[in-house]
Amino acid sequence: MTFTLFPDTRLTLARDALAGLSVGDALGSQFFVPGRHPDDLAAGRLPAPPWEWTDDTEMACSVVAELAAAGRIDSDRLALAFAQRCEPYRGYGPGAVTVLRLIRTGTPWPVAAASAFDGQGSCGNGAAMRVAPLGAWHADSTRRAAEQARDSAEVTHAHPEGVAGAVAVAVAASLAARARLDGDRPDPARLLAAVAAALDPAGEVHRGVRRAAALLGHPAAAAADALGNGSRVTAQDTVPFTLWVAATLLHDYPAAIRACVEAGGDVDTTAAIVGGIVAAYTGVGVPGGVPEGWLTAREPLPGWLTAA
Ligand code: F2R
Ligand code: MG
Repeated sequence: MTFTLFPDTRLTLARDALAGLSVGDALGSQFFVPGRHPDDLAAGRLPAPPWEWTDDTEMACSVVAELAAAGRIDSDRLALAFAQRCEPYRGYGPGAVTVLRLIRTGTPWPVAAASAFDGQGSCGNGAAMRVAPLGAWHADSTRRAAEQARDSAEVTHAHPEGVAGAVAVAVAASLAARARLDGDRPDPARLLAAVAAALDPAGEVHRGVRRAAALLGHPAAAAADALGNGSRVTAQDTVPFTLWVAATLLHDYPAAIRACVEAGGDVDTTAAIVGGIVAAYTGVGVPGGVPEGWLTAREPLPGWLTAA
């Protein structure tokens, strides 16, 4: 069934996904601080604010700014926005730092992205970590979410697995936002099957999503052991587990973020991906949604985004 999605609704969905992404990123990154333990979160002992966000949020803000300004992703504009706004101390991956420096100094993005990792292109999880708000914006079309996710990914990630990670997350966020509009929570297996259907069946991310579906109902620790927790910082090692968490805990933002923290690995990024998808469904400041207190503890989003 097709329906009209008004620009204000798209923006609300994308902003809620960004709130969930940025809080997940900022809270997740607190668990790299020595002395911090996941049990603290489970016991309700939160780190002292402010929780500073990282590259995940900085790049996601550029994605949302482009959508708000133009209604779509234009790859040339997005590449320039990523490059110009990059604050390297935010914890960017090494490949991303190099690609963005090349773009900033005049190399066309297709050349810069293709040069990463000895010409293989990056399969890092960076294209997936920033894309959930784009998926939420396209709550009316998983096909459009997948197309635009590809456009947003390719400017930095030329490797097919890096792009597939972004497509998978965007399709999941699109389905989550659609489910919110419909008031009908999707069955976890159906959600993962729909994501897998959007991916190249020969790819590793596709294989991981199918394995995630087979692990539904198992403990989170077993899912992380089998699927990876992002410790390799690649899309293949990150996206399948995040989709397992999002599908399993789509109704409960705090529990979904706790599952990422307890799994360890690349926690800021697993929590950013999961937080973006889950908040597209739950919203903010409602039962099961992004807690207001967590949003307040997160460092404010960049001034250039809030001004726009
Ligand atoms: N940099 C990090 N996390 C490490 C530090 C964690 C923590 N703060 C700590 O103190 O311990 N996080 C940020 O990087 C990830 C996003 O990365 P992106 O944008 O994809 O960058 P890059 O460098 O292109 O890829 C990341 C790594 O993936 C591996 N990789 C990529 N392509 C590869 C290829 N073709 N062959 C082999 N390996 C490849 C490399 O290890 C890259 O370094 C997010 O987690 C973000 O938060
Ligand atoms: Mg980060």
